[in-house]
Amino acid sequence: MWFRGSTREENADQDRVPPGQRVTEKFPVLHYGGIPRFDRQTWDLRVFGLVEESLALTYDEFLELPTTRMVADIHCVTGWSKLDTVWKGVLFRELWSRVEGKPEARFVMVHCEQGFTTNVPLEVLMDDDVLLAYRYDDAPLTAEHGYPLRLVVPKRYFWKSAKWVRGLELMAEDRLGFWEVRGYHNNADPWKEERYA
Ligand SMILES: Nc1nc2c(c(=O)[nH]1)N[C@H]1C(S)=C(S)[C@@H](COP(=O)(O)O)O[C@H]1N2
Ligand SMILES: [Mo]
Repeated sequence: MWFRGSTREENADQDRVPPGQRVTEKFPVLHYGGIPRFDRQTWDLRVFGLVEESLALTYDEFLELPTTRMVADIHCVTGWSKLDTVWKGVLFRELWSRVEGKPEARFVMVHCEQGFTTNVPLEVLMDDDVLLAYRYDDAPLTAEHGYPLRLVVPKRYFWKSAKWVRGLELMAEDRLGFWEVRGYHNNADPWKEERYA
C-alpha cells in the first residue's frame, strides 16, 4: 500500500516548529526605524548598571573575546520560523565572566542604536545558546541584520534578539523594553505562544 504523508525527516522538523509558526527559507528583515551607520572609531559596547565596575569595549577589543559558532532555530512573533541558522560571536556568559555583577543584578535591559531596547532576565542570557553575534551564515552579519553586533536569544521570540547592540544595563527590577511596553509578552517563549501580553 502507498500513501502520502510527510517523510520522517519532515516530521522531525515539525517537532522543531512552535505552534502557530511557519518555516521560511528566506530571512525577512524587520525593525523599527532605519539602519544605523557603524563608526568603528566611536563604537563601544558598554556593560553598566548593577556591576562593580562598568565595562566599555571597543569593537577591536570585542573581537578579541573567545568566539562560539552556533546553529539555532529562530522564531519571529509575526509567524515565521527559520531552522538551522548559523551564528558566530561571543557567548553572553563569556562577556559576563569579565564583569563583576552586583548580587542584586537580575535583569538586563539591552540598549541599541537609535533607542531600541528589549529586556531579558540575566538567567535567560546565561544560557549556552545566547550569543552576541557578528557573523551569520559564515559571513559578516549584514547591516540590515544587525551589523556590527546583535544579540541572538533563540529560546525567545526574535524581537528579543536585538540588532545593533551598544549596551547591556544590569537591573535589580525588571523594566519593559520597546516592544514589551507596546503589548508584546514580557517572557516571549515561542513554545508557550507568549506573543502578546
Ligand atoms: N535594534 C533593533 N533590533 C531589533 C528590532 C528593532 O526594531 N531594532 N526588531 C526586532 C524584531 S521585531 C525582529 S523580528 C528581529 C528581526 O531580525 P532580522 O531583521 O534579522 O530578521 O529583530 C529584532 N531586533
Ligand atoms: Mo518581530
